[in-house]
Amino acid sequence: MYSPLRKDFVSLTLGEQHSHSYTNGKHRRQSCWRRWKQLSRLQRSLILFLLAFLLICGIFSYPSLSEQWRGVFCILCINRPKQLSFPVVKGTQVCLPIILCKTDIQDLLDCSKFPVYPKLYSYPQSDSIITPVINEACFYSLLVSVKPVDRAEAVREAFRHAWKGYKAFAWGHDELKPISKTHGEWFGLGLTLIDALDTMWILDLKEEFEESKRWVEKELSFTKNVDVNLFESTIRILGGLLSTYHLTGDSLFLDKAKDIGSRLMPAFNTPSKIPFSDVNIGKGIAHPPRWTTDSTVAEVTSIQLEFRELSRLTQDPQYQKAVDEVMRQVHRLDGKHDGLVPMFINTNSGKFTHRGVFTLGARADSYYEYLLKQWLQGGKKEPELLEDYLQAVEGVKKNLLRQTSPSKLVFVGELSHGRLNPKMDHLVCFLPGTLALGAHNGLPADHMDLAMQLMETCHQMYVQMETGLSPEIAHFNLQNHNGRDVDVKPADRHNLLRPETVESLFYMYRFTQDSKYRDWGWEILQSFNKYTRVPSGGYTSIGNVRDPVNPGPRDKMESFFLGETLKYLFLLFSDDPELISLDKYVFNTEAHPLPIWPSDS
Ligand code: DMJ
Repeated sequence: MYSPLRKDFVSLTLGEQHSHSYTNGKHRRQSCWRRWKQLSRLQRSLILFLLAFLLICGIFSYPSLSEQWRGVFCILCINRPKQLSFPVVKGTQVCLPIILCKTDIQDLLDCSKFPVYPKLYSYPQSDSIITPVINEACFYSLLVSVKPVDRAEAVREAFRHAWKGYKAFAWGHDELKPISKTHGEWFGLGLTLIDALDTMWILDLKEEFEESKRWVEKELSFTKNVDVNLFESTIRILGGLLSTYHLTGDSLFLDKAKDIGSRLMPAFNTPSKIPFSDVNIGKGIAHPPRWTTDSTVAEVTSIQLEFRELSRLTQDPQYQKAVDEVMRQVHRLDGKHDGLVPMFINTNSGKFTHRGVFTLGARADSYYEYLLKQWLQGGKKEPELLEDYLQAVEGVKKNLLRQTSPSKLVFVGELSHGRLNPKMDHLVCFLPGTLALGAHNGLPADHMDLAMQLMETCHQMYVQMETGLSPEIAHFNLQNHNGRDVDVKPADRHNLLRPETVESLFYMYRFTQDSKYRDWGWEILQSFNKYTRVPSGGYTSIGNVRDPVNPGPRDKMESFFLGETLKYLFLLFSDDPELISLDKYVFNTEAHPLPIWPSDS
């Protein structure tokens, strides 16, 4: 019935056929044709409409087909024969109406006029022409046209644009400030470049990767009198170097990983063996922040994947010993609530402090993520990790889950001394992905149900905002007082280009193959392009996701935008399920894939 999928322009005609269709079985066809001619115009119209409708349903029930063709076809229903064509200019959106009424071509471009499927989809990659072919018997044409959008390619383009800014204004520095066209420094270690190495490799950006590799080889030095945060430098630098080593097999990256790993070790020289937050990597001296001897629970329990892998690769057990000791202590500590942990731990006593507040957001988030992922990394052989993870998920279900009004979105609130605060950090949106990963690895199926519900909520945190981008923190309505599920406080309206939602979308798509997750990710990428892309190169965090006219660029591109956000988007859209297989790799909390250990190691 229709031409091959890959054609740029395909026309499918469900109308009257002429002599060219008479070949074999001529007589049978002739009698069919006679019967067809005996039908009234209304009967013929109804039959043809029904057939077209069934065809559409068929196409949409095949995710791979509908994904290829999405946003690019229309059923036309008009009363008179007509030849029509209109251009679709690059950058405009094409609507996907199923038009059930007499219409004018103008309406095709105004999706708001269509009650049936008033949804905008996708940008054409290039200028195109849509030409509905209307045959004599009127209205019976289904038209398919325009190249399918290559979403993965759009992510590569976004990366190149971000890299253009970083190269021009921040090369070798920690972060790009794209508006002022300069750079920001945190540790002075080329953070964005190192965080982005494995992304370039995965996106097959060879030139960019080779140039960056040369910088690592020639310029990157850890012999620097500089204080670094143990957690941030572990997940971004150590994690980034280790994963790049695994992907490329180039020992340069392992040597650098050993160098930074050993320089971070003084952090563990504390009375309790719970590490300090900061280390001077040049002097080999570690210390807590000036105002406290506490460390953050998520920070001390989310460095394990990296140090354990460093021990395995170097055959030097000191790294693994240090981080396993932290987990051993946290496993036994008092002060948990149904498996949920407080946010702070003291480096002298080794005990939790500021007890009674429980969140899956900032300061606790990746504790839960790393329980599951360490268990997976080690080949499911460490039962305490699984035990703590399962208990924590039950703790979340029992204490933190609520539903919004009016839409009954399920969210994870925060418990503060027995009271539930209905707020959720965007950071919590890592959880659907982690729950799905657990369910994929044999953990209870209801983890997947919860993952799906939370994924919907994280999606709503984007779509309910005027820019289509999530705020840093959402407040949820439990009672229906203004008809909205999500409220945002003025101080929480910013968006830092964070990855957690697209990270979870990637897991959800890999495990369910449900194309809606790809569509949600695609909408997010388009919003990033619309509101955070800086013309001269780079993307910027913004101050107000509720103001599409002035989103308030903040002049900073975080390294995780390249390390995580664009990597997860690319993997979400990639059709190769073996590209970083989730049965072979486990992603650290900065999206750096590390291998799942073979059973004999
Ligand atoms: C990243 O550095 C990591 O994902 C971390 O676990 C949380 N914060 C940022 C991204 O939002």
